[in-house]
Amino acid sequence: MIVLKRLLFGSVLMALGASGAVAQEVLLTLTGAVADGEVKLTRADLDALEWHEIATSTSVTDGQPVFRGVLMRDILDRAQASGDTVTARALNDYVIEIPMDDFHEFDVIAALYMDGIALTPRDKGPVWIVYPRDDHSVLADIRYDMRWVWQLSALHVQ
Ligand SMILES: Nc1nc2c(c(=O)[nH]1)N[C@H]1C(S)=C(S)[C@@H](COP(=O)(O)O)O[C@H]1N2
Ligand SMILES: [Mo]
Repeated sequence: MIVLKRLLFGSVLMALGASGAVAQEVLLTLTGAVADGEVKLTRADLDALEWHEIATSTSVTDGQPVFRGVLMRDILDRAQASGDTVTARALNDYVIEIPMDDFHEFDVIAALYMDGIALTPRDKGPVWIVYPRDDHSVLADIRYDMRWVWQLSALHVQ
């Protein structure tokens, strides 16, 4: 896992032309046991966190794409989340419960890029939960594959 310098990422963003409007778009809504019961995170909020990369095989792609995003535990910390379970919901209303422990045991990321290309809602974006599957043999399992929520839009903490 490579920690990217925030500065470097900022300049890449500018090169891609991410405008102020995009930066203010809400990508994730956290509810339940979070600060004030609801936290809405914009692209700018995520850009303020440390970015990470994971190169891993997946159950739905060929090869080992490189995913880039922010750690799920950093997102949860940012929202002052406390609890045992995170219920993840996607744009297509897929819902699954994920044990909070996953995010402390493993460097799971909320990915916004795959192989340097921004994920879009048409292609598993804008946010896709990605586990470091190739780094831990236990993760190559259907129980974990189910937690790779694509088109992630909301997290409910309890
Ligand atoms: N948004 C969303 N994410 C999802 C799903 C889904 O239906 N919608 N299916 C899950 C399940 S059950 C699995 S096993 C993995 C891999 O899905 P696939 O092999 O059916 O493509 O993605 C997970 N993420
Ligand atoms: Mo599945």
